[in-house]
Amino acid sequence: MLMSRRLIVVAKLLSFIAALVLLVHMGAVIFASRNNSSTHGLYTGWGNSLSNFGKYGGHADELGEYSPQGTKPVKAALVALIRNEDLYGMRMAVRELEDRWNHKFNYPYIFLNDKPFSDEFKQGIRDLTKAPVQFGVLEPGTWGYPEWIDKEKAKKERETASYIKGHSESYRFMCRFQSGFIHKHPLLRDLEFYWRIEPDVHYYCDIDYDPFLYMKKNGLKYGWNIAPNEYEPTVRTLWNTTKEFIKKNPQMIPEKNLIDWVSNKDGSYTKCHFWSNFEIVDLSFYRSPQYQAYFDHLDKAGGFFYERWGDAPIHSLAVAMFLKKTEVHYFDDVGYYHPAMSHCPKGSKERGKCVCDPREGWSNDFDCAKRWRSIS
Ligand SMILES: Nc1nc2c(ncn2[C@@H]2O[C@H](COP(=O)(O)OP(=O)(O)O)[C@@H](O)[C@H]2O)c(=O)[nH]1
Ligand SMILES: [Mg+2]
Repeated sequence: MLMSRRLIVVAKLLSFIAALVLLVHMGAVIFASRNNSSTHGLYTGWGNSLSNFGKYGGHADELGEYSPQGTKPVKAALVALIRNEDLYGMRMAVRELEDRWNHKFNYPYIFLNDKPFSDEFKQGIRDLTKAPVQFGVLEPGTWGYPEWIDKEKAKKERETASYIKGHSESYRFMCRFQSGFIHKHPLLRDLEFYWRIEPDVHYYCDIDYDPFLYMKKNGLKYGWNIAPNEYEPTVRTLWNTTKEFIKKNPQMIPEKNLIDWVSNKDGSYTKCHFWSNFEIVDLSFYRSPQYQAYFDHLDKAGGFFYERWGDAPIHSLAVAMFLKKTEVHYFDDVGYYHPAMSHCPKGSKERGKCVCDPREGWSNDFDCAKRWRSIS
């Protein structure tokens, strides 16, 4: 009887010790696994596996020239003229550009404004990218009226204009700046290429290559994406003023040019233009003596203010006069939307890189895009 009691006590003691050992062991396992997760846990592992996968960009340090501070193969930047109050439209565009393209390439951004940028604007952009970002104010004399403009005549046009943005004075300053001065801004002085960006646009598709490098390697000077017809009341005398320029400066127009794109057979204006809210440009083109001469000729004529000449038709007429087709590139693989028009590349759904509806790729069928494809 005494013996069996002792046995029971010993058995109880042993099971208590066994339970204790089991508890300590489990605690150690839990502690070890928790400790482990702080360095190599599920989320870190996921992060690593994504960043090791080229498509997602990899570690910036491993990318060399495309790291945020790397010396890029092309001196280029994404450039926008923008107001403080358009921060959120711009954030949307930058976020999409980063996601679709620039997180892999880290090209710098340059933002220009006719007024100083607010701290909120600067921070609101810097929060979105690891690429360098610069902010600049426009140089005196590049925003506003040149001295020869008759301001009363300009006012009359604004008051009577019935076309879109016809009443706006600042819109005209903007068009003149983008036509004649943006490429001369000190922050752009060292750039070979720029990619113009705007608020409220969408980039629908992944872009897996460096368009700047593509253009540089292929001797391309101007890249575009959407080409509509300009609205006649805004450019009433632009074509005649351009023809005057050609007549005065025939030596500036090379034999191989693209004038057939902007001129109908009967010599009238097709009004075809590249929509400049997206454009990638070799800035030596805008800095060339012939481009400068053309801008000066137009500026003297005053159509920025007496009508509402846009920078898009002006850039496009310059392309048509001074470049060959082999120097101009249609970025039809870039899915893009700017309020009112969109381009969704054909076959984009199948390629799995775009989020747009291919049936929305209508700008590819614009008359001016067709005309572009038909000329040599
Ligand atoms: N700083 C500044 N930027 C402007 C002004 N007006 C237009 N912009 C910018 O110039 C570009 C073209 O203007 P936007 O209003 O988009 O013209 P739209 O694309 O022709 O409708 C955009 O990047 C605008 O943010 C202005 O008065 N000041
Ligand atoms: Mg716009």
